[in-house]
Amino acid sequence: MDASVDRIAQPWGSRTPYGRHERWPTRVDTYLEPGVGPDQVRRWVQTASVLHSDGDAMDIAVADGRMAGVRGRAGDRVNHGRLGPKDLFGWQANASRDRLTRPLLRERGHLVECDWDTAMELIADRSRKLLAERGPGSIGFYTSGQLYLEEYYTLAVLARAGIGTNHLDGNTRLCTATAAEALKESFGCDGQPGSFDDIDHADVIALFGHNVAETQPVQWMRVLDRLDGADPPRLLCVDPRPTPVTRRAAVHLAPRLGTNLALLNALLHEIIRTGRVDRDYLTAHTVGFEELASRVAECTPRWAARICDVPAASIDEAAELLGTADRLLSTVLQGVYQSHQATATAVQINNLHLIRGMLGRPGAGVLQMNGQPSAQNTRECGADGDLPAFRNWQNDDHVADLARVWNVDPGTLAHHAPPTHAMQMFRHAEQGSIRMLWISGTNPAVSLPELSRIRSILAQDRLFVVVQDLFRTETAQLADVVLPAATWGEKTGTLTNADRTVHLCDKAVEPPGEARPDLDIFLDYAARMDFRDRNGRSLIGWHDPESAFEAWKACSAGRPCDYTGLTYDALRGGSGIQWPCNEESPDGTPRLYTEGISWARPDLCESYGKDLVTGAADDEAAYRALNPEGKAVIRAADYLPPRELPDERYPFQLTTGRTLYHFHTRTKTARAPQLNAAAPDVWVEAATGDAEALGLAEGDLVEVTTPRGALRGRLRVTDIRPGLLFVPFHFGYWDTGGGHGPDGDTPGRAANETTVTDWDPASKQPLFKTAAAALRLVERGDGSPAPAPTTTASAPSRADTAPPTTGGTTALAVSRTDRPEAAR
Ligand SMILES: Nc1nc2c(c(=O)[nH]1)N[C@H]1C(S)=C(S)[C@@H](COP(=O)(O)OP(=O)(O)OC[C@H]3O[C@@H](n4cnc5c(=O)[nH]c(N)nc54)[C@H](O)[C@@H]3O)O[C@H]1N2
Ligand SMILES: Nc1nc2c(c(=O)[nH]1)N[C@H]1C(S)=C(S)[C@@H](COP(=O)(O)OP(=O)(O)OC[C@H]3O[C@@H](n4cnc5c(=O)[nH]c(N)nc54)[C@H](O)[C@@H]3O)O[C@H]1N2
Ligand SMILES: [Mo]
Repeated sequence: MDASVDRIAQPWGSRTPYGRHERWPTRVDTYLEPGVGPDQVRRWVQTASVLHSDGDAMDIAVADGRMAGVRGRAGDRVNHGRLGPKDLFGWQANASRDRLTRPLLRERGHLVECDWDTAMELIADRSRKLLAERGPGSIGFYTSGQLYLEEYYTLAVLARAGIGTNHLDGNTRLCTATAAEALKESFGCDGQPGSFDDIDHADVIALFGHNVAETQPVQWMRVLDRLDGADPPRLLCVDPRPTPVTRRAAVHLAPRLGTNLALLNALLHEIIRTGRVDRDYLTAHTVGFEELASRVAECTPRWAARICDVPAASIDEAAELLGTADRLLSTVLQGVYQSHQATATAVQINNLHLIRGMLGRPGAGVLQMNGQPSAQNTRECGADGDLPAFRNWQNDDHVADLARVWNVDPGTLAHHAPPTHAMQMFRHAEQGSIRMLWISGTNPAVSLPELSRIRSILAQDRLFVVVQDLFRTETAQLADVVLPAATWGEKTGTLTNADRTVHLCDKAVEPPGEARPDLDIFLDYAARMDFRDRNGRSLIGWHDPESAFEAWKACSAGRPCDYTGLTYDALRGGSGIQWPCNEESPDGTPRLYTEGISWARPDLCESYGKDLVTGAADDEAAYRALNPEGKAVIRAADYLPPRELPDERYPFQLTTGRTLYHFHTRTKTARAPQLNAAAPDVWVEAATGDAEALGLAEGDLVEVTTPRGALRGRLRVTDIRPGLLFVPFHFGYWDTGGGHGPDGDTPGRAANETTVTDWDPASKQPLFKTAAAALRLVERGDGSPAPAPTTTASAPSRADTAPPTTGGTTALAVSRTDRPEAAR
């Protein structure tokens, strides 16, 4: 059956209900641009979405040599054909007329076009000079969670073995550093234990700081379909805002910012007190339970209720739900990872699963979620603060093994200290020890905290800034050299989603002008730098995506993220495949830890662990003493209040995050008309009572101020937690209409003007979600509502204050199902 649905008005489309333990029905979503019919499509080119971590598999429609639409892939394990709004409409940005088509370099203060040879020679020249004069530590690379595996791996080799610098990290530091750290702390190694298929089997699904409806809409469709089917799961949601998820939750807890850990400790306390602990699992597979039990002994629900400002009875209810679940699936994302005590909290969610033995079975799993499409690859390939293939930088054998793979002297691989994290790299640039920073696929002038500081760091004369992007972003404006990159749809490569599913993204169309794939740019640089291995052969022996993939396979062999059983051919035609995929598991691996913990042994583990409160790293001896047999480690942590709390001057708490229709700094979604129209400008969410107390109304122009800076936006009155403000972080000063930036004394609109330069001690992930702020009126509205969607967490508390968000005829997509469906 075909149905045409306005997918801006109905982001999740129509329902295909299914019962517990049944197969999620297929629904194939297609959007073709107006005027293009299916018969005009010349080719369908296989790929997967790059606008979140779901890995929705799709085909790009090519007509007249250009992209003309997309269609979900029915046979893929992740989405069974479904696509979300950003998947359906986001691709249009590729053809935007303001794409970068030629390299730019700064001449007398202005960016002017040049040819590739000039731009690349300039970068190579500067690199050689810095290497000679200041050594490898003067060069840093700041990359992304949105390129392809092949590109990160190449970058990791050239930076770590070619340049020999320790300064290589990704924007994954802002995103899923805490996911990785929490997995290392509990299981000794990164790697997602669970699978999206667990949604089919769970009877309780708990979401911690995760607005899955807006940030992974296709997985939310899966949950919605189960909620409408036989034997539906019950949801627990921990989020201080009313989101589409909390509206369907059996229990919703809306804690005060910065108190996640107190809540988790109380939940653990209650589960232990009521004896809902799987003793056999604990004995067989874990160490550290007694320590946890004693640390949370005093953490009663009544104690946490005061700290978190949620009713003790609701904490009891939540503990009951978790404690009686037959198969519990938990997901964790930025409401935890970007909050105070991030790693400590994420680890307690692992602990919840360990003490209840909820791991490694269908429906019993934890998803320490990723955000970006290839954040997993940044981590695996060592393009962030890790060594490739989850090798342990503190383990000399692992470093030697990596040197063997690359055929270099272990001494050339800097490992005297942990790989430098992004916040530290910007600090080094600020202080002048890093003199060249190469930024690829990220827009830090909008996405890092405390933007006035970031702008002044990037604008320094002594810092040579290279920016590799599709557009002239806020960051590109501050660069010395800008390299025009080809992107998704215009280049080939692989990416791995949040449940370890590897997808191949094939090239569909030519990039605009002279734009080149990131891989080609990195290979060009490596060739100019003439990096050699210990036998004098070229350090990087590959030349295209597939040969890069083969090289990566060799590096991953025998490691947890083993790709040796995968090939481009195996990834073409069918479904994505979950790693590890090797001789033992040729079809991939749905779940890790089905037979106990496999990568925590002292000689195998990726990390010896850290103190969750101070971040101090343990050494091998300490780890061996704690966990000689390589079981899961149950680590406890005490709650501490956040450093920044409301006071008289800054009486509100401020948190930041996302809306369904935009992706990050909007370089793609603002160029997709349907998405942009749904959320055209920034807004500020506040609770009804708070707005009334300040005499503010929907649509008023307000200013939010913190000790770092201020921003302005229109007020949206919602059912958010009293005392809390929310601002979407998508809006920098670039705009389709020209844009407005912080200009003299007038504040801009970027959330990160206000956020703090502070990070989690263990994962080093910045605290985008814990600040104190003031709110004031700038100018009364004219009665128009704030430019915020009504279909999402920003729904107004009074439905009649704003017309419903719709997309109209240009947002109609077709959904095809095998059986009749109920629209909803
Ligand atoms: N539409 C859309 N989807 C995306 C993205 C996007 O930009 N747009 N980005 C992708 C990426 S990279 C990422 S990392 C993910 C992020 O996905 P999510 O983590 O789901 O998104 P956020 O909106 O950042 O934060 C989630 C929720 O945390 C809540 N929160 C805020 N403070 C706290 C707190 O102190 N405690 C708790 N428990 N919750 C809190 C917020 O109210 C919010 O609803 O989304 C991915 N998908
Ligand atoms: N206040 C606040 N700040 C946040 C967050 C928050 O919740 N609140 N969330 C944080 C999180 S989780 C994340 S992931 C970051 C995201 O922050 P950013 O990474 O800065 O955001 P994007 O807009 O995705 O930037 C990606 C850039 O890469 C470019 N690009 C896209 N594809 C390609 C490609 O193939 N090649 C190249 N070379 N470039 C490409 C895009 O045009 C864009 O400029 O923001 C973080 N900042
Ligand atoms: Mo992210």
